[in-house]
Amino acid sequence: MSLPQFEPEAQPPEIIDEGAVLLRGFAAASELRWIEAVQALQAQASFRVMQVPGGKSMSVAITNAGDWGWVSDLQGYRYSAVDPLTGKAWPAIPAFLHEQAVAAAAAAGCSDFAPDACLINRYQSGARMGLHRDQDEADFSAPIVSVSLGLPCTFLWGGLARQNPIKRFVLTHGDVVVWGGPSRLVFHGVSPLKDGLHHLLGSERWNLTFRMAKRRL
Ligand code: MD3
Ligand code: FE
Repeated sequence: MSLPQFEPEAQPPEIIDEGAVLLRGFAAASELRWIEAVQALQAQASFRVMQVPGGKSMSVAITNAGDWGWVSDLQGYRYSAVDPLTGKAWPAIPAFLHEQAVAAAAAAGCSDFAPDACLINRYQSGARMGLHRDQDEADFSAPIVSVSLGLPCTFLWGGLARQNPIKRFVLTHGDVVVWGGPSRLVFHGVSPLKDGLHHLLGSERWNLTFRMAKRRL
């Protein structure tokens, strides 16, 4: 008798909240393509820690791909066509990653998703993201597609007001979430990354978010 070989296959979609669809393991089948793509991107535009308007530094290191990249400095947050470290355009979003993000959005019911920005966050031990909402994009009717790789994290999911109660759930390697509809402007964050060892990313967690920064649905 032979047991089926384990394959990290995608699970049926789970609804987190209105407009937020979790595709567990969606990116797991092609994990090496995702990781190799991020490694190639960061060779062109390295991960860096950015300052925020208050003068503090983020604990997460970031880089970008696409026509627009999310940047922060003492002046504020915005999308920039050039990498402030080099003055050059950001690298293009690799075709496979773009296709996968569009396919994830379609699986969640959004058919015209056309991301022009991909923000890549790198978490090392203790790195976190405080409660915030993503509101620097042109069209909030377009979803954001997030892809988690490496160590798991505790994700914080609030409401449309900062004071609303917060739910916690775990995002693990290969999970893809489409955040659209009424969830698009929900406050969210990430708890400090715990020490651990992932078989591909070691002590790190990477998160990619595909966005329509300037383009409209
Ligand atoms: C819900 N990143 O980059 S991904 C971000 O894990 C960000 O690095 C987190 O929040 C991370 O802005 C969370 C999940 C996520 C991303 C964007 C969202 C959830 C979202 C936008 C709107 C609503
Ligand atoms: Fe966010």
